[in-house]
Amino acid sequence: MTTRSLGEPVARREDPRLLSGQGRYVDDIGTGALEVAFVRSPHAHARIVDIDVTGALDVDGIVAIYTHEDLPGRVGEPLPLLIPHDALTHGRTPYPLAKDEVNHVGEPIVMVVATDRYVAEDACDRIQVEFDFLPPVVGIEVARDAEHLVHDDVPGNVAARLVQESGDARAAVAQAPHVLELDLEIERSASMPMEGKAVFARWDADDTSLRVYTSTQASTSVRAAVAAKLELPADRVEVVAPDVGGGFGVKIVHPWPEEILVPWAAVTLGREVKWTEDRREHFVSSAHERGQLQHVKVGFDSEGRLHGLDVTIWHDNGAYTPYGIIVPIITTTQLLGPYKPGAYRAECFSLYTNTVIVTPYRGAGRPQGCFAMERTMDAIADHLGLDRAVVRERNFIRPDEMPYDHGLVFQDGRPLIYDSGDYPASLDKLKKLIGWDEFDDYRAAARAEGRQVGIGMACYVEGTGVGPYEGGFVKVETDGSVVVATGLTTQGQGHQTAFAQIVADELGVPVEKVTVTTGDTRRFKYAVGTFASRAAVMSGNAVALAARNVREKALRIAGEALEADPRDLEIVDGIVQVKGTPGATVPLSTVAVLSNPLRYAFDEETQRATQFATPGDPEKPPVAEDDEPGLEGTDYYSPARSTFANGMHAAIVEIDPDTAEISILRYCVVHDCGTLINPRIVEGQIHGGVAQGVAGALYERMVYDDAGQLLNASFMDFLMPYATEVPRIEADHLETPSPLNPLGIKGAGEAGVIPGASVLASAIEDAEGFRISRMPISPSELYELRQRHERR
Ligand code: MCN
Repeated sequence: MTTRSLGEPVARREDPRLLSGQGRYVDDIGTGALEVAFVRSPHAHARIVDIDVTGALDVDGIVAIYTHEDLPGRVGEPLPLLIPHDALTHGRTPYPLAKDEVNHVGEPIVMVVATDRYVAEDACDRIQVEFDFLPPVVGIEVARDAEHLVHDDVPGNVAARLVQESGDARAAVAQAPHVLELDLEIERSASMPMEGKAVFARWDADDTSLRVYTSTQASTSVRAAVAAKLELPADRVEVVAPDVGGGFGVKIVHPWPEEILVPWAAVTLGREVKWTEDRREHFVSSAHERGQLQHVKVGFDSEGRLHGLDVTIWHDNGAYTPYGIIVPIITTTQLLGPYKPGAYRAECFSLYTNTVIVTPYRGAGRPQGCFAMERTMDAIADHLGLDRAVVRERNFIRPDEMPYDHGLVFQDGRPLIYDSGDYPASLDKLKKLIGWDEFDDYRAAARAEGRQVGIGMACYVEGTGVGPYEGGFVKVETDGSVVVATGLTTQGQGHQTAFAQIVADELGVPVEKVTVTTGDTRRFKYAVGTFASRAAVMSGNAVALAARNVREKALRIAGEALEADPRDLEIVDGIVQVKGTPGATVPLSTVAVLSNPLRYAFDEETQRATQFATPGDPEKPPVAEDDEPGLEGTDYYSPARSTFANGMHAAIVEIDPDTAEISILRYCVVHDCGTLINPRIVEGQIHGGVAQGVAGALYERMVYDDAGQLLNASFMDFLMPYATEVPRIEADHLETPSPLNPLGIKGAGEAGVIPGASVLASAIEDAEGFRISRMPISPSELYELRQRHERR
């Protein structure tokens, strides 16, 4: 038997290269290309009265300067609205270069192309833009008050009013024995990949073809957008995502203005053109997320069982809605976590503000939903004097109730139905892992030493593996190596390792024999992209199906060669053999040679053995009539609906009684993403996610002033945690395979981040004894809360 690879903690094969600085990112490509810099709006809300570029024209090295007026045809038109929705009654997308008006600081107005970035930046400084100021709308309350409007034609600044409803929640709450109301807030934050966005484009006039390298999470979508905007046949456009230094959601907004403008400039100028985002640009012109005010009204009985949940949410969607209202949709559906809410109603107002656009950031609306639900669970337990774990457990959907239909519509337009999970078993594991039942003793001992400690927990469910499809290509080469391609992109998730494991098992070859390519439209044209923790489910199953086809074909051809029934054959370590008769064998490399009428082999012996005809019958054609040549195959996987992974986190914190400094003593995770392809990768994903969850709880936030200036647009002021701030993470798994896909996989990529703010709020609340309703929280804010609480 070939050693099974699926489920093994195979070391990530991409790491030695990436960790030793051998990665090849967009900025490493196209040295010597013309470079782009943008004049971006310094104001949050203004009309553009005049743009005077004359001062920049005589800067040495300037090649071209473009404003909106210079962009022809579709290039200058507003960017597409990617995910329309009936509730999005007032969707607005930006122009690639602002036309007439700017709606946030950082919005691109002028594009300068020069011999290098320094020259381009110097020229930007000489361009004069005259503005007529408009009142900025900054912050959810200001937008909600609607004294001023972001877009003149959008009443109340309401881009969308979304209602999700199952049963009569208002009546259920009104009739419940107990009712609580909570006002909650999660502040804005953003993903900060190590590599910002970057685009490099090369136009080949002879071949009339365009190649675009971009740091993206969706190369096929960029290809479609570039082809459409530049009015080129898609076949003339290739898009390659080389190594991508992190994405976390921000690189899925396809296309970003720069992804259209840079290729267009390359075609127009007939030169190689490149743009690499700098960190400040990333802060002020990429995308943010989180940012919600929530009002929860919950009705429950004396046992803590939910009767009804009625939630109102005000969501800050920034200045435009290129991504529709996907974040509010996810919040309002996945807020429910592992619980049965009784009746449920969520109403969300997605509000325009004069700030950077809001699009999914790892977790994508779920951290906010989890915050609303988990704060509610703690409040109920507190109100009834019950154990917080007990209240959660009583409201869980039971394993025998799966599949569980919430009676709501999920983000893909299909019913919200959970496929699998054993929440009570997960909770049990978590309680044991952290020592939940023994914590009171620990607290008492700590208190005796003058230490203030608290414990908290939070549970979540994560819709993963969203459709519509993903594909895989698998080929056995004549040297016995296996190449795999899938169209989705990789930003650090370890796909090259995980997909190799899947294919190795399906084909019966050692995992080292398999290499995987992602995100290159030259290798695989049809794909959706890497987001919503979908790659493992979608491409994982697609490459498995493609490999199964190849295996079947290999056994058929080998059956001919060995004069055996394919059903009696197996593949072990890359050798096809008759089960139980190890003497009769043919290597897969030879099968690959046999599969091609033009039989070229790497070694002479194989060449001699295979060049004339099938060994069994010299008269037989080398390829069966209904077979295509080559030991290769492509297949697609399209799910019936999404899989729902789940997890539970618990943390113990210690808080300084004098300074309110918060230390995380323990952080435990129990996670269920179905069949584990690679536990080491999944744990890495959980660690990265927890780091971002802790960041969102204690450190990271976007601080705007009333004028719409981002006050902390640098790593001096935006507190990204170092390894020193991220606790040691103790993780355990539960594997309840999804019945929805052949491999039983559910996604894992966002898991770690979702409950971060909730679990730490729960633990801090437990330590302090007063309610925590707003995250993130700094020591000084906690200190102030303490003072206020003591004064009461
Ligand atoms: N995996 C596994 N077994 C499972 C499920 C997943 O071994 N049952 C592995 C997969 O093979 C893959 C990794 O875990 O190598 C994540 O898989 P999946 O959950 O399918 O998530 P995606 O690959 O679709 O990645 C997207 C997800 C999202 S939405 C964000 S945001 C995010 C994240 O992944 N951005 C990341 N993780 C990131 N990790 C890095 N390093 N950089 C980012 O930008």
